[in-house]
Amino acid sequence: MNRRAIVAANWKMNGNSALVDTMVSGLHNISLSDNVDVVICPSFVYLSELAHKLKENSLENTIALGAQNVSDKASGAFTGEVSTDMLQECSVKFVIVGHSERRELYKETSTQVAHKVATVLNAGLTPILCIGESESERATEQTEVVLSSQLQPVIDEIGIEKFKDVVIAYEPVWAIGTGKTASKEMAQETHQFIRQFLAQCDAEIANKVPLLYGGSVNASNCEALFAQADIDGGLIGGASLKVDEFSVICSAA
Ligand code: G2H
Repeated sequence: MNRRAIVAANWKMNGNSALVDTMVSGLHNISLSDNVDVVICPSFVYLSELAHKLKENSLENTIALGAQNVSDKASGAFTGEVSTDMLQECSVKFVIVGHSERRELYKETSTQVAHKVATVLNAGLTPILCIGESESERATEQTEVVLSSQLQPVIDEIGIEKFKDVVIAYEPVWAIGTGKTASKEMAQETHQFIRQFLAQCDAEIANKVPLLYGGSVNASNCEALFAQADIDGGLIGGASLKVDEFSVICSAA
């Protein structure tokens, strides 16, 4: 099965206008395989600026824009929230949903995450649905139970057919920003579990869903991870803030 590969940069609450400039000029001559999509997800504040600079440098068809979060409401009195309409006005195509930092620090539940996935899809955008287990859950062999409990509410909310338009990022929480990466074997085994879990509902759809690995991906480990049968790219945090390293990761996909 030839799935498209995706490398998505998650800047988290990092970066500024200078990084927008550095990234756009640094990625100007990036060499990418034909089947690779590159996505950059800066803070909301820099979306318009990045969209403008990508266009100015004729990169708007090479690099897509993503957001790190979205509201599941359309509009109204929701101070501090951002809607899918607003993201579309900024040329956003992808939205990260349910990142472990949102689940842990802002108490987003899997039910809320499922509503957000539905909202993003209804707007014609592509959700990057993040799932992953904590260190203690891995240690107590709860990984598959946890991943199932994060996926099932989304399947219940949108139905398996709509997963053809969903990207899943598996990010073991213990590997996020810690420098500890899952071994390529462990990552592959877990990605295979995720695909098999979806295949219980629909094997054809399961085969089409891009599964990204996230958690301390860097220029040294990306090639081995991306070579795994069920790993279709990565969601990159810290290493996506360094243009040279991010270029290497994009070229490895
Ligand atoms: C995991 C990842 C990006 P990092 O959160 O989503 O961050 O690569 O810094 O571990």
